[in-house]
Amino acid sequence: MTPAAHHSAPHAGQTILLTGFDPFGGGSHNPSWLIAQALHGQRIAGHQVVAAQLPTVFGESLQRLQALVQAHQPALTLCLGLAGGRAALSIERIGININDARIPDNCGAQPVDTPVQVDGPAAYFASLPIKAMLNAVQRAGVPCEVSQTAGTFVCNHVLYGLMHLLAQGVGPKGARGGFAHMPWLSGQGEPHLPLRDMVRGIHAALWAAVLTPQDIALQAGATH
Ligand code: PCA
Repeated sequence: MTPAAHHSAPHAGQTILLTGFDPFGGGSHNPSWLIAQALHGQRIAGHQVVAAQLPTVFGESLQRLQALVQAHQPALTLCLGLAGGRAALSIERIGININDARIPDNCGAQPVDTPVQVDGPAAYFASLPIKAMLNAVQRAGVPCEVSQTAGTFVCNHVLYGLMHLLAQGVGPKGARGGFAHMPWLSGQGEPHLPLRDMVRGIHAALWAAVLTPQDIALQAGATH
């Protein structure tokens, strides 16, 4: 077997995979996908951003994500989603092993209390440096917070599934992953943020993620 058989991607370990979702729940746009598209092709500390869209569908979203991780061998994967009602970019700390959908996904599925991964651990922490990313986004002048829950819909499903893939060794050695939720765009509801601010914030977050191998200590907890 040639070494190339192990790493089919031309730039293994030098890619940042940045995903966004299609619109869901009756929305016409999903800012997460607009942000990912805006950053496609950017070079960040020797890495190249590859943007890809995931369907807001249980199961299929993770099959697509697995194919992307296998094809691109990203050093770092950041998945983005929309969380209407939140006022700031929120960097997720944890994905939990549960699907509990309040609304149907884009294929009409509405699982209640099923595991993302049968026999998987209860939860995974994101392995990106969430505090360094928080700090970088705030310094770029964009509202940002650490979130202690990604919910129980497709975004949590994807965060948990991503961390499970990485734990199974899909992707290059040392690959890190995480998730961030975005507020509405203007016109979608309140509170909202302009698209350019969200793009600037995620750009800053990616720089911090690449340049910070060990997360910094910074208070960003929640009392409730
Ligand atoms: N937000 C949903 C799924 C897709 C998206 O952008 C969520 O927060 O689960």
